[in-house]
Formats: sequence, structure tokens, C-alpha cells
Amino acid sequence: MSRLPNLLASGRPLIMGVLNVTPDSFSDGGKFLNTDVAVNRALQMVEEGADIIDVGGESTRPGATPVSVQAESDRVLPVLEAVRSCSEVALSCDTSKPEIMQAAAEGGIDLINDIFALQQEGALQVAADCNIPICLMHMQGKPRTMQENPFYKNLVGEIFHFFKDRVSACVAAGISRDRLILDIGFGFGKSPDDNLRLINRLPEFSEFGLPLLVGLSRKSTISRIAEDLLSASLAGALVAVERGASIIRVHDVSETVAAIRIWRSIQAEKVIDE
Ligand code: 8Y4
Repeated sequence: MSRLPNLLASGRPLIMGVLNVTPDSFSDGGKFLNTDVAVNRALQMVEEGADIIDVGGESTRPGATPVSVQAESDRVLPVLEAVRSCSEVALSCDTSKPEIMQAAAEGGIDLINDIFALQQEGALQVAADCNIPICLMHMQGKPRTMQENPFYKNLVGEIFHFFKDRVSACVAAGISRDRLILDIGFGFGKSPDDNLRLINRLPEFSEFGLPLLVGLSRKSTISRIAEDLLSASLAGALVAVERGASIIRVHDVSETVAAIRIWRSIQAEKVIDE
């Protein structure tokens, strides 16, 4: 059984720590090729208070080269298995490939995080059979070219429509609605102004009655506005939480945990120190 429903039911914002297991990882400078190093980083994020570890083996940077199923499996599955064997933290697999989803689900992960929202061949059916929650992210275009000329006639309306379509497709494929999490896809085929508007208008997406995930940590819209990426990402995370995000995907776990504790304490008008 997935640990995610219980975590979400706690009602507090959840912190998802990013764990890239890619040789060309931008933020991590390719430090986490090795399973041991990746597992240690995951356990460090658990110590820092991460609720979920999102393990990804396929670079989604514009211009990145595609990864084979074998290469992605070799990167991601050993890390998921090792963390699963020594921690009760919720595990997420950032993948769009049905083969990886299936193998990861059989290994006991708690969430599928798919930037293609199960639109790749075979993904919908495999996800339906896994019985764990799935994050459906919006993206205009494909990673390689999505930032070339992002354009929307009606940004919020189009993303709203995309979610309606994908939720329907999931339900039609046999995925119960309560397994779904929605994500506006900050930085995925959007201009900086689009990204800012989507955070500001996040409350409109609460109409689906599904948990919202937001990932803006250290992304280019953030770095364009302020040089201090940590402070800027924390500010963005707090606004996203204030606007209704249930899960925040971040690189800086301890700092985000601290910031969200302040938000929760103010909400509760009561000191929350754990
Ligand atoms: C610096 C830091 C430069 C980060 C680029 C990046 C999301 C996601 C990614 C997201 C969900 C990234 C896998 C992009 N972003 N999954 N994945 N939501 N659900 N870029 O926003 O972090 S990877």
C-alpha cells in the first residue's frame, strides 16, 4: 500500500526532495551517478525532514538526449530498492516509461511522478494496474523544444482543460480519481510570466478537489528574478503553499521544512516545532 494517502491526510504541506540519478544533472553537477552516493543523499534528505523522495533517471532539461529503458532502470531501480530497504520514507519515481513504472511499483514505491501525465504509449494501462497515486503534470510540447516559443491563448483555461482530459482518461482506464495529483508544470513549456501567473492562480485548480504538487525550486524563472536561489525558491514555495499546494518538490529540504514550519505555525496560531 502506498504511504501517500496517509501523508496527504495529515493536512500539512509535504516536502518532496529531488534526487537526480543522471550523469548530466544540472543542479547536482552529475555527483549522483553512483548508487551509494544517491542513497546517502536520499537518507540525508530524510534526516532533513523530507516526506517523499523523488528519484529520477531521465534528464528533462531542454536539449537533453533520451535515455533507454535499460539505462534508466539501471540508474533508478537500485536506488529505489536500497532506500526502500532502509527507510520508511515515501518514494516517488520520476519517469514517463511504462516499463520503469511497473518495475518501480513492484519494488514498492508510493507515487509515480510523470511529466508526460501518462500520455506515452502504454503508460495509462500500466499505471492503472499499479494501484498507487500518480502525479499528472502539464507540459506544453516536449522537453527538448518546450522553451523555444511557449504560447497560450488562455493559459489557465488550457491547463484546466488539459487536467480535465487527463483525469477523464485516467478514470476511463480504471484509475480511481482519488489516486490522482495535479501539477501545473512550472517551467515546462511556459514563459516566466506564465509560470508566475500559474502560481498566483493556483487556487483555481483546487476546483478539481485533488492534491496539487508544485516544483519551482531553483528553476530558471526563479533565477531570473533573484540571484539567491535558495531564498527565492523558499519564497516561491511559501506562496505556492499559501495558494493551496499540498506537495512542494524541492532541492533544499531542511530550509524548506523550516520555512513551512513558520507558515504552519502562523496558520495554527501556535508554535509547531516538529
Ligand atoms: C535547476 C533546477 C534547473 C531544476 C532545472 C531544474 C518537476 C518535475 C521536474 C515539476 C513534477 C527541474 C521531474 C525539472 N520538475 N515533476 N520534475 N513537477 N511533478 N529543473 O515541476 O527540476 S525536473
